[in-house]
Amino acid sequence: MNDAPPYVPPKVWSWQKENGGRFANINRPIAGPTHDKDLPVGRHPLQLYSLGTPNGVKVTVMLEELLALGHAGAEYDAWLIRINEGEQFGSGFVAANPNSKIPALVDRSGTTPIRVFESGAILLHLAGRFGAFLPVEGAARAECLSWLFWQMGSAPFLGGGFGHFYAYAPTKIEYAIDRYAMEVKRQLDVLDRRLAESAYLAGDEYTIADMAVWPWYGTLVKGQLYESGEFLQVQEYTNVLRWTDQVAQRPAVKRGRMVNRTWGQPSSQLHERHDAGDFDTRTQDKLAPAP
Ligand SMILES: N[C@@H](CCC(=O)N[C@@H](CS)C(=O)NCC(=O)O)C(=O)O
Repeated sequence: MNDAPPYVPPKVWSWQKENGGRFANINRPIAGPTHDKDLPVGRHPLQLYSLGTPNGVKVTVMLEELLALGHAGAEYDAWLIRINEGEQFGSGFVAANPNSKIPALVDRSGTTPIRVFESGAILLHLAGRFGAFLPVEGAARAECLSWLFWQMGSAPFLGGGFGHFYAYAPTKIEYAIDRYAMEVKRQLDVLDRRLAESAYLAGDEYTIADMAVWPWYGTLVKGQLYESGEFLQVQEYTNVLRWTDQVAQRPAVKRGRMVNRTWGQPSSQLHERHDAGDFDTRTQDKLAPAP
């Protein structure tokens, strides 16, 4: 029985650090850097600063797909940004992404470095630069862009809404969990109906739309996000499951999901990627433990 009086918002909101739940140590109501720290720069044209969360995986999958197609200009260094330790608030990272969230890309292929932030913008930047995974015109292009932006607009309800209140909030609030469970099931049904019509989201071809949606909704439908598989009855979405398994078979996807990953099986974690050979030699199971 909870006898706490109902919450009445005060006239003016104030920052109560201890009320922030699981991410209280990194959440702040202000932007900008908290400390001076330059970003490292490697030898490749593309410098990625990221972590192997669904938003990070979108980009490492795209880079591995481009390399698999033979685009040597897509060689990249992937540097680890530990968001739980506040590394997204270092001055160098904030210069690359004023929004202080992974992923951030600095494209050093030309004479002046170009910063790109927001995973959808990074996918579009790379697709444009290499002329790949984005249909060039017509209905297929419109469909690809529509599903890409669908993901950018929808996933915050899945992660920041459902995931936050179902898995992370310090108290379980029925109203909030109900609201976001309903929305996430609706989103899964949207995807399921689309994937009943076509092999991939934009049509017959695998595109950046699939790369954006798969890390979030593929993980969700396999019951691997927020331990919510049974709660959401994810097995009902058979077309999403078919597509999820198909995408997971791609060698570039298998590599991309390992990059900047700091949890799970040691053999699945490649904390930093600076060379194609790193997948064979530098996963956590192969590195000697620190002395
Ligand atoms: N819309 C952004 C979302 C990026 C995002 O939310 N990144 C999270 C990790 S998945 C992050 O860096 N959080 C750190 C923080 O909020 O301080 C994108 O797609 O790039």
